Amino acid sequence: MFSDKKAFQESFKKRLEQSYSISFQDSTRAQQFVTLSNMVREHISSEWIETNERYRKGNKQVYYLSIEFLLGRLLGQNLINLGLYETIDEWMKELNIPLDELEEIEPDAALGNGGLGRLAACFLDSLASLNLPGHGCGIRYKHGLFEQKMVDGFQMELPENWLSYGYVWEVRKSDLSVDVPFWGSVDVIEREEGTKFRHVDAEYVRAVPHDMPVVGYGGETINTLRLWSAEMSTMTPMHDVLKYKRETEAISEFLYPDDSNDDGKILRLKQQYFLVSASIRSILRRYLSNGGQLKDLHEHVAIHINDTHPVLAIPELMRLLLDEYQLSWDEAWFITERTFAYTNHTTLSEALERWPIRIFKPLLPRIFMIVEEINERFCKSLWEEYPGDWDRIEKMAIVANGEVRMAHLAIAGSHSVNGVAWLHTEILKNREMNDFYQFQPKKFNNKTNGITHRRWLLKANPELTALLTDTIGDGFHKDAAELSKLAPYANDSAFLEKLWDVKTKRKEILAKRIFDQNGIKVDPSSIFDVQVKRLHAYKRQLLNVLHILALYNKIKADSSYEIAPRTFIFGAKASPGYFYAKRIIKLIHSVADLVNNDPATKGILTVVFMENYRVSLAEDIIPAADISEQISTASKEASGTGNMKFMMNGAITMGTLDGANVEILEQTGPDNIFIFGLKAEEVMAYDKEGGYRSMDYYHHDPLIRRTLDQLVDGTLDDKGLFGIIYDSLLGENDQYFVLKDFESYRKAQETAGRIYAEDPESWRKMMVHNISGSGIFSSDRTIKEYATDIWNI
Ligand code: GPW
Repeated sequence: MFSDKKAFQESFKKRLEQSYSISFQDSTRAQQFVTLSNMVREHISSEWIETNERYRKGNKQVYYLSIEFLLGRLLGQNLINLGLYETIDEWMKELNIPLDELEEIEPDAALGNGGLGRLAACFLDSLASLNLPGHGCGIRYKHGLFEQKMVDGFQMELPENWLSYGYVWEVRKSDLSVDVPFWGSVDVIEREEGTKFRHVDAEYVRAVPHDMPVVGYGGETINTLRLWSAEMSTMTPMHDVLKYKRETEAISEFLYPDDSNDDGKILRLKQQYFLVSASIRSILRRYLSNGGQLKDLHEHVAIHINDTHPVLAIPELMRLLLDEYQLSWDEAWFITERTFAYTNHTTLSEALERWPIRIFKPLLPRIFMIVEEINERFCKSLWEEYPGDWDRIEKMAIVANGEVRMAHLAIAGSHSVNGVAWLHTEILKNREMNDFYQFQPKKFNNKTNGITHRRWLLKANPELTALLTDTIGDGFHKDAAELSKLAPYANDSAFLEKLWDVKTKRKEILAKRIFDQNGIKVDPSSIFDVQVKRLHAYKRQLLNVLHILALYNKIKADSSYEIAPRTFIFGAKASPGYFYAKRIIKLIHSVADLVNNDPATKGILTVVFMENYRVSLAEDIIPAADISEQISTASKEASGTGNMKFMMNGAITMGTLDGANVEILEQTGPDNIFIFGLKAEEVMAYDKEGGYRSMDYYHHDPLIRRTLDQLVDGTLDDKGLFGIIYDSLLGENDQYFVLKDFESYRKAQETAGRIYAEDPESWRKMMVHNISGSGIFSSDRTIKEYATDIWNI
């Protein structure tokens, strides 16, 4: 049907009319979207079956367990991966239906907060595109990440509702449901063969799988993302049915909106166990029904845990092997440790999960017993290595001080522990997890993050893709490493001209969207300086906004101060309970009001905050950026992945030597990036030994002083809204070194502005070197490394 235009168009019209009992002429864009998407889903069904048949024949399967998958929209991406986008675009046009308008109808699947969830989505795309047998396991949250609505510069959160019109990409599989036990107690039964454990009086929650196809590039492989939804089970006798229904369904009701923050709520622990219990049992069921033997599970199945959120998969597999399949502890542990691998995504202590025993034990009594046993045996092996070294053993224990330390459990139960960028892994090995590294150095390895170039270049930026294809051929569509072929074109002035035209075109598109959404006219010839990511103190949106305020002050003080016109673009959601982050958002708006409306800076400085930042908005913002703000306090950002998306789209990084910025610098060379600020070593030395006094910078730098004073002197508001920010910088000694890095940042920004305005040729060359050096940051490269080094597939 997708090979014959007439047949396709006829079938499209007929299906539309039959599903909605409406004439084709009267159908809405939403109805057209659903009809086309259903046709695409049916089109891939035979390949999906095919893929599963192929996998049944015994090759090793990988399961990627993640509490978040930030997928975004799928119609356009699926068409691209099937090689059908241009064809369908044309055929729909003949029916007077613009494909891009249909794409706009699709809600983002926002089952994730930020980098961690988006990484999982990029990995799924790469696994399928490399024809690797890798599947996602996650939760089908009824409401994904909240919608952000700005009211007078304050963030309001509205519930998100991606399922409200029915979701076209999922297939519900009720017959594959699994019942997950909570609460109750453990019966210990002494038998001749040994002690048996039985979880009794449990309350069950039914996990119902919803499968989504993951379409690989080229269309040969369709992998599966299995999302579990929580429903009432028929195994629980109903006393108070309404209460039971409410508590059960709550498990998959909401995605927790905290990013890089450990929120120890009992519902969150329920979500975690719900995900892993359902996933592990469905993995085992499939393995055994294909004739697999438990004793060599680890040779046929690899299970990856995305941060510690799914770490209970480790005791859950132990429980199944021990209690349901009667393996001995040693046999079970041998298999488990070889099956699991763990990725760490942060060293921030506030993000390291720890569960109080008082919560953990009653909710998951049998799992807790197993965790205690793992802990005892782990501590014993430490004792053998470090006899008498109680301090060390206490520090490394899995259960201690009334808490379960999830990262320690993950390390003990996995054969591989990896960080997400070179610098991050070094910090793990040499500092945060040094004890574990000394004990088991071979477990530790680095896997620098990546992004799928199919979404972040081919899909998001068709204009650049077309130019690159004309210039270096289409090899990079499949193999992003071929982007390096672009390097020689840095000296081709005709190419530089065309590259500039593409960037300008994308800036015009974004300018229109900004006008439509914010009512602000921005000049596409100004520098588009962009910071889009979750709002967090360590990411230092504050440094950016203080710099804008300082520029404003400079211009006000000296009307002859020359500066290239700039448009500062922000997008960021703050966790609803993160008061400080929300206040920074308000500050950005207040500075925008001041700067955008003062005749002295009008047309020179423009500040835009784009509401409700999400994957589909990123696809419009990133291709339009000139400067990519990656300005976290060095050592705090594990990797960053936005940095890679901007680079691939020809933006120049303004960044600290943090996370993957270090490796971006390696690719571009020092002349094609703006690096500033403290190094990770320096920050860590201050963190440990002290010696930084933010007040000194306030006293000795008049620009800083003037700018900080404006936070509290009524320039920006008369209600004292920003006192909390002023205090964080001066009263609390500026934990994130904003003032320390300020002058260095200001200078780097000045250099960037000067090159852009005075030496456009150099700027364009820098763009080329960024694009041509970005191939290594395709998640295809990352996934190949996981496949060879960790999963052994
Ligand atoms: F705290 N990351 C994230 F490590 O987006 F769990 N959410 C999170 O909850 C955590 C990490 C966690 C991010 C990192 O901050 C970012 O640096 C990294 O690029 C990304 O995960 C993917 O590895």
